[in-house]
Amino acid sequence: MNVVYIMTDDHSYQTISAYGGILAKLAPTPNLDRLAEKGMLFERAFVENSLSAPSRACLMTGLYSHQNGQRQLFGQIDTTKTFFSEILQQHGYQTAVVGKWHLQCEPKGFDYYEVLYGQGEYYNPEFKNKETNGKYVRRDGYATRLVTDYAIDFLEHRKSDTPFCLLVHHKAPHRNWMPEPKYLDLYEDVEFPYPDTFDDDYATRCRPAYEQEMQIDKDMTAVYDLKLNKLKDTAPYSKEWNVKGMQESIDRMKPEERLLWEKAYDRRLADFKSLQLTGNELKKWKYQAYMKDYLRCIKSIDDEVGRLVEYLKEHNLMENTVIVYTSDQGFYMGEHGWFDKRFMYEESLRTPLIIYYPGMKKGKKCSKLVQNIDYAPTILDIAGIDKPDYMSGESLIPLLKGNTPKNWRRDIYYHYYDYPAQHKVRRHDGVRDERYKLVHFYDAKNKTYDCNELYDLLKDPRELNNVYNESSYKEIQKRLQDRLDCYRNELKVDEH
Ligand code: SGN
Ligand code: CA
Repeated sequence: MNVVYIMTDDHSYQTISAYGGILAKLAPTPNLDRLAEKGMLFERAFVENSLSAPSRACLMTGLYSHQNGQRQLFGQIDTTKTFFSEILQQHGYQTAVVGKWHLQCEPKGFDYYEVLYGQGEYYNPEFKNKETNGKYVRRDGYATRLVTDYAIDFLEHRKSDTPFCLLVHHKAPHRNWMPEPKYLDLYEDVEFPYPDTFDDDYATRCRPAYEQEMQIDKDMTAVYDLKLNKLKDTAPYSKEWNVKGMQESIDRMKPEERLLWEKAYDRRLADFKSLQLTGNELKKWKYQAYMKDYLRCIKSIDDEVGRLVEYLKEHNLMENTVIVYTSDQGFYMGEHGWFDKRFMYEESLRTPLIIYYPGMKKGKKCSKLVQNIDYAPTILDIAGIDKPDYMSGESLIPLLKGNTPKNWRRDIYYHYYDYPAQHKVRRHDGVRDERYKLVHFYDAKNKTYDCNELYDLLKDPRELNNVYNESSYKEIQKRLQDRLDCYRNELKVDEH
């Protein structure tokens, strides 16, 4: 059995039409939906630490962040840990990774790689491979297409007598959401609906929800995020923190790409200038601009997933290839007034997960609790390899085959460490079961931030009503606190 594991960067389940929701009809994803029709759609797939490098470290090792060393965006994965790719190689698999790698080590356990520099660029990005001697080389094209090209290139040149595992890690739709030239006008006349919690006032919440810096109205920048590039020399916009970054992204475009880009965003600039909006109307305008660019990036992702699956079909690989589609974490599409991720609230804790397994019953949905530490054991299981004892995750194969093990986990553990850092989301850990969620915000150095939140997701799926210390939840709170303490003890968590 082969594996094609596709992972995008920051793709929210809210923007995959197979998951339904308020955007499904306006911005459909037909190729991802077709994959879900053939396979299994996981409705409760979570990450352990909602950030790129930590999530990738969970994938490679099957371990929680404090076990694999990659707790924050920067910092170093513990390279003495075995990557599942190394185990596959030892068992005769051909292994490959293309696209965003984002770990501070060489891709370990791969026969072939073609990886982006850092977070990667959307236009004409730099990649390195085994032949470039550690140097990154600029390539012509748009990231989402190039990553798919390299995936297909690996498939074309692989040995046909041994199985393969191919990781396809897209850069899109990561900030700052730069669409492909052909989609710069897509959705131009659509007004996207607003999520119910768009104007959340964070009442009942601990301080971190008030103090983050990921608000569409306050933290989205005009030049870098909204692409009103021609404001870059005008006060107050010239003081925005990433004016230079945007200019560099534009400077790397080819003349014809730049022309199309400027045409599209000149139109947006004219609109912005003529409307002179303020307050809530301006916040809504920013949301529309954000959604258009993000969903344009998704359109390219959907096309390119379609192209890769088509290749597998044409080459008779659908009978012996498992296809996974997921993201490194979820993302806020205006819920709570936010973009970005990091918090343990649903939109960033949850990640899309679709798995096609040859011969399985079509179009099934799974509501069991699964987590990104499960991918390494799952892929090893597909290859017929037993899970090594040290791995914390569990294989999802029994769920795919419709036989849920009796002792399947009833809750998951989450831990976010990246503070102080961009977006100012405080450190927190917590536990979530099928109905309730307990979150504990803390300060690693002093105790000024100790604060808890408890949500009843059945009664309050949007997490607006923190019921921590409410008398009617006393028993539940105790049960969740016990579970959280149990995770911390068993997993030897060293800060919380
Ligand atoms: C960049 C982004 C942030 C984002 C982090 C982490 N800023 O620093 O908005 O939260 O990546 O994202 S940017 O101006 O450089 O775009 S992650 O997906 O890699 O974890
Ligand atoms: Ca990410």
